[in-house]
Amino acid sequence: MPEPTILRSTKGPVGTLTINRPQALNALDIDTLLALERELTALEADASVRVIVFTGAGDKAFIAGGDIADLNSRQGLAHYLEFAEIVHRVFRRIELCDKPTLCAISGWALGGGTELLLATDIRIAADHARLGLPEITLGLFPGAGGSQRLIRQVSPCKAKELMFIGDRITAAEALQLGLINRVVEKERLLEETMALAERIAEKSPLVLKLLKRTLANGADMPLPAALAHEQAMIGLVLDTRDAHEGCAAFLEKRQPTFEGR
Ligand code: DAK
Repeated sequence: MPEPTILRSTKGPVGTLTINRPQALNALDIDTLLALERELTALEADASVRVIVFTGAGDKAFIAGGDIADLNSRQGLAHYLEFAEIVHRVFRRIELCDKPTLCAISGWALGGGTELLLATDIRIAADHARLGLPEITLGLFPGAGGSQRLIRQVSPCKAKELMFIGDRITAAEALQLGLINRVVEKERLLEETMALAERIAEKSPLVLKLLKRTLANGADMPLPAALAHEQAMIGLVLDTRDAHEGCAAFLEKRQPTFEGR
């Protein structure tokens, strides 16, 4: 039987999805995107999983982009629209996931690889990682949500430089742009990512879910509406058992145990 293109594993409260097409540097074809969606759904439904990590098999590539051979083999608008619909749906599912998402980036993160990491919450890169949006060199532009996410996440002139020229940048440059959270030694990538994931997993999953929704909804609202939304959401948070547990633990000088209620 062929190896699955997405490997799903769990370690305590951390679920991991590994893109597993090393022969194509983990490039994303339609079947892989659909498998990613299925496995993400499984981790979302698993109440023991509090944080989700995305990574690529091997250390040569996180994801070398959309699968150029798959894209090139397609003909006609209906096929192109199908690809666009699926990749947009899956990346939006990642972006709106109720559980915090982390990305462990080793090696190449090009095109769709950089576009996927833009949809995750926290990104850790190995020091040899290279990011970039080379679509323009193929006569395309980042069309998996990347053009819109990038321009909102870094300064517009830097976003445009990356998209207009298509150069690859180092992990250190990506860090300086604010595209990623931190750079670590290649050998320590998974260890450091897991350590961060575990720290987040200790927090209340319910409060993290409400925080993520507050941030996602608020980002598309004018400030007065976003503040009103936040005000309503903090009301809900204050009414949770986890908020009472967190405050009680502080007063009793002990560590809190958050149950997501
Ligand atoms: N797709 C398919 N196969 C790929 C691939 C890709 N993106 N990247 C690498 N491979 C394959 C290579 O063809 C090669 O296969 P074999 O020849 O061994 O069969 C194998 O992986 C190893 O690659 P290389 O031999 O090239 O390895 P090197 O170390 O020499 O170079 C590299 C590594 C990452 C610099 C190079 O492979 C490279 O430049 N790859 C292409 C990177 C790229 O341009 N990526 C962006 C793709 S465009 C859309 C939405 C989004 C998108 C498209 C449509 N719609 C909404 C419709 C997204 C598009 C993209 O991501």
